[in-house]
Amino acid sequence: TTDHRVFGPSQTPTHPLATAPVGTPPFSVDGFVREFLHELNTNQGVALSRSSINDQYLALASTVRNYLMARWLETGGKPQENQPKVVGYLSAEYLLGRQLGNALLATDLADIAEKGLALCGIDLATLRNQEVEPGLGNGGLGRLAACFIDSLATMNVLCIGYGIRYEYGIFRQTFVDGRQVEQPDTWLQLGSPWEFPHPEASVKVNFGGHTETFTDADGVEKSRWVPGWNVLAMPYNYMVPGYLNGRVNTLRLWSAQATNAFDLQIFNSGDYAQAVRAQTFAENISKVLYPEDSTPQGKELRLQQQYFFVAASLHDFINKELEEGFDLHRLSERIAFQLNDTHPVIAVPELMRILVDEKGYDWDEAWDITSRCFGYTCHTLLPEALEVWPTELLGRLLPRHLEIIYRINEEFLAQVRKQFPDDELRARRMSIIAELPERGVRMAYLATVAATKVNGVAELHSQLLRDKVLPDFSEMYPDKFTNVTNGVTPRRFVRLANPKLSTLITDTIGSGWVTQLERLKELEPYADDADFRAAFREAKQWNKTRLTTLLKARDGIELPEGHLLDVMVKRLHEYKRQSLKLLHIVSLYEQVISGKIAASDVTPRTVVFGAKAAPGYKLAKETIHLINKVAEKVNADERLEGRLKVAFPANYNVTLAEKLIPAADLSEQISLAGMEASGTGNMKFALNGALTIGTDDGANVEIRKLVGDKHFFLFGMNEPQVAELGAQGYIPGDYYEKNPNLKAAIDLILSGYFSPSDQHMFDQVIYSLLNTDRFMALADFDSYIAAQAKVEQHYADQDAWTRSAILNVARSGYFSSDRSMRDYIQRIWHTSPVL
Ligand code: B1N
Repeated sequence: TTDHRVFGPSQTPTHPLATAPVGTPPFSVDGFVREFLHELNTNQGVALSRSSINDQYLALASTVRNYLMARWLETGGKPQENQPKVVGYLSAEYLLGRQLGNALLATDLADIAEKGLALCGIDLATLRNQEVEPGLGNGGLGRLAACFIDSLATMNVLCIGYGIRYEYGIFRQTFVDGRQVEQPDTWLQLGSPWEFPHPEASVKVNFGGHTETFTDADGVEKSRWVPGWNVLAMPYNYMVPGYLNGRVNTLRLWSAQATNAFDLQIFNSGDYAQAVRAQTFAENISKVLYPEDSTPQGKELRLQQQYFFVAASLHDFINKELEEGFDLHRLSERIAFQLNDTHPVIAVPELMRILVDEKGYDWDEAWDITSRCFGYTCHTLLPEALEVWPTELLGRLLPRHLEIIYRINEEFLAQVRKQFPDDELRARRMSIIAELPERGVRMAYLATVAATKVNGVAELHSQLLRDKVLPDFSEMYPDKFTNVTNGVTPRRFVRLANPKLSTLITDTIGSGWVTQLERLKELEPYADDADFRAAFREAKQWNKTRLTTLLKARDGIELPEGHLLDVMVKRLHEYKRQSLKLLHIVSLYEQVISGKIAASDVTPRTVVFGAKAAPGYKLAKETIHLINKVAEKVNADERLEGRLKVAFPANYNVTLAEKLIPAADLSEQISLAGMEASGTGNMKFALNGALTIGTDDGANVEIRKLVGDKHFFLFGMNEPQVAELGAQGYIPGDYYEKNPNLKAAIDLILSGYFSPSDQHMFDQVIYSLLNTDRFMALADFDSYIAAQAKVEQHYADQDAWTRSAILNVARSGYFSSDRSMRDYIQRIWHTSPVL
């Protein structure tokens, strides 16, 4: 492979077109049709009359791409000495969602495309539905990365998103007899029109082997890495278009390939089959996304994935993006690497290795550079989610990096001892190396030591991060810690997902809100305007109808009309407490069938769940099974007179979220206080006019503060109360004994009512609640039910409810990811937009 940074023709071009700026197709229906047919004929190699929907979709994607190309080529052009810093966003996940709609929006081509395609006898909506979303992430963390790169492009900030091009993204969830069954996500199967592979720009990534000491020319003893094997990292570039500003940034995802050298040795040994297996071995690295959210498994392949993309990305930036001969002492003037959780933290010793071993810098010089280049974002507080790599594994896979980590730790602990003399316990607590249960590298500590700034993702989370997870570090480096509250992109999650509401907003306050979301404030007075409320309700109704049509076709689910639509969509996890929502449903149901309340007293309500469980997370999978079994019974029981329904469409993903969230009336954000770092679904719901029922957790706290107590249904213990109950000794059985409705609901499940074939089917789910209930669902049950009663009261007054919904929209502009990016830019990256 070639490794020169200047590409281009070998001789000076003489044709005038060769040096002219790249053109953009004409912005007209005619121009569009011409370009579309050209793509269909020359790229797909078919005539319109014989083209499949997939052909048409692929041709349309290439057509839209062509409108973005000129500006993309410009952005990716020669690096400039005085250009602002680039953001190098390092993330193992990007949960992008479908690309076509966003590209049409960014280029303002939606109307032209619709008209042009109609003239070709093609329906644009059909082609949009042909796209399989790139699901290269698990949940909030991956979606956040996607929102951030959208915002940076829209704000004209240079950014390269670096990550992994998983061949299989997050699994496709199906239900068989109500149980989750995972299917591979074959998102590349029908073609991948949004990516540009560059095999010639592949980068070699080393692994394994050993280190050896040697004496350099100056007689200094040094260590160097003698790797054992390597793979090639092949870059695939994706466009990241800004909204109507012509800016197109790059997302660069790496795919693993076997290196020639690697197989050649084995081929020469005559073992052809082994050589082909070696290729598979190498390609395994980018084969599949690990489907754990919040609880990463310490698997060797996962560490390989992490180093793989980080090494390729650092190499790419230093050797391809910077001009030749750039003085790396000034590296932090040109790049701010952001570590999206601990997954890319191996970048810290990797940069040290490059500077010390490859560039020959001395240690202090290298550390001075490295410690200016990284920011670290923590996304969790769950102890089991903090990555600790066993030194045995890390040393086997990356022996030189382990040495470097030891040295970083040594120097760091010397500093700790200097700053806090005679406090050996503190030094041990703060060590980057954990000794128990086995020797391991605490990646969050390594990141904290190396980063210029460490941030949590919501105010409460950042405070708990400082006070509970990293108290010693925040004492030592008080200025390092900061908060940046998460945000979501209004382009995808309002403008695209909610066209009717968007039109209403634009008709009322103009279109500026799409990039200045705080302007939604201007809607506040309209909450008191009956005509506006009617129009707002009409948009909500349109979204409900759209959802009804979709769920019927997609899942065979019938949504009743006129119900309060109560939605809980997020990964299935005990801390998020889907079981609490379920107990609410079962309790309502039990009260009706036992005659404690009349069906006619139940507020007509449909509860929609969407949730994937990590395939190895037994309890989560059983909870899914239980929800489906309860749904079956409840939906079929005529005693409810159709006033309570439960819908659980399989395979919740970004595409479904875009239809589900705009239709919701009520947003369920019911995690145990102190457990949900931020949540971002909560923001999407509020921005689309759903009211939240939620705990004092994550960004709920900030949503409530902004929209106001009267327009938010708060319940449950707050974080200090949770801590106190925990310290006191929490006994879930007490709550079961004390609350007859709760007891009756639990007993109904235990009786086998929902599992006639096996009375004990759900014992594990229930016994874990009764015996441990790590996330205190039973303790918050009472308060949750009381809050739901308030929801029903409020909903009974449609005018009051709509008023609250409008105020939720008007007061949630803060939760734009544009604002999050502004915070990172000003307080962490210190970069600025390009003109
Ligand atoms: O990150 C989101 C937050 O809004 C959520 O509250 C938080 O739960 C989520 C290991 C994670 N934290 N940790 C992960 C994902 C994958 C993995 O392998 C951990 N995801 C979150 C955005 O800040």
